Amino acid sequence: MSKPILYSAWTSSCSSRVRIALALKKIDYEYHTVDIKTEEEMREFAMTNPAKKIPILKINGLVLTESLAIIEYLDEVYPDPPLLPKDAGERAHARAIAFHIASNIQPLQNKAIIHKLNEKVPGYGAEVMDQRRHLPWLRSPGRASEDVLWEYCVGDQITIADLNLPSIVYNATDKYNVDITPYPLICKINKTLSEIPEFQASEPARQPDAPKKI
Ligand SMILES: N[C@@H](CCC(=O)N[C@@H](CS)C(=O)NCC(=O)O)C(=O)O
Repeated sequence: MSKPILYSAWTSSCSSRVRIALALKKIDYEYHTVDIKTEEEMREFAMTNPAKKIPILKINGLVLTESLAIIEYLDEVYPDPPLLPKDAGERAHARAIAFHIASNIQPLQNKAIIHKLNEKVPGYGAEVMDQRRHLPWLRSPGRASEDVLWEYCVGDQITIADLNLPSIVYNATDKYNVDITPYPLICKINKTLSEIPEFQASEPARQPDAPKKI
């Protein structure tokens, strides 16, 4: 069976979730940078994923899309280490944090969407990027994320929830200049994760397509 191929980009938060899962599960893969410059490349890319989004993982003869679906596939086929808690309640909780970040926070930080909305409603993009509007997105609807995160996001085991946290903190702080100090628990867990080699290897600056430091 050929090596899995991950279609990724160094800045892509959705791809970084999958990079962490592959690293934790010690799956060797080829990194394929998606850099659409020509019509032909765009057509080829659209054939691989009609949604024209990354990540895409080619593995075991399959073409997988949607970061959380990819992570769950990897967890089923390569169960060690598990990324979902054994307890059904904790499992629902880990998924809730992951879904919240992937469905409610990341889409609103997606530059392509911001630019599109900006074309229709002038000034919308700037308004969305305003940090006052980003801060509530670091919280869960109804319940503050701060209340529900423990040692890791859920209990004392790395779960699918943790795979989603670093990139959203990176987006908030590095891309949108959000001050996250009012969220000490998120800061603490993010620091814990940043010291784990598999999380470090998946950081944007360490990807092969990241700009080289001079
Ligand atoms: N829900 C999808 C979102 C994928 C997504 O938005 N990917 C971004 C990069 S993080 C992308 O491909 N953006 C290009 C675009 O929107 O044109 C997932 O979790 O995989």
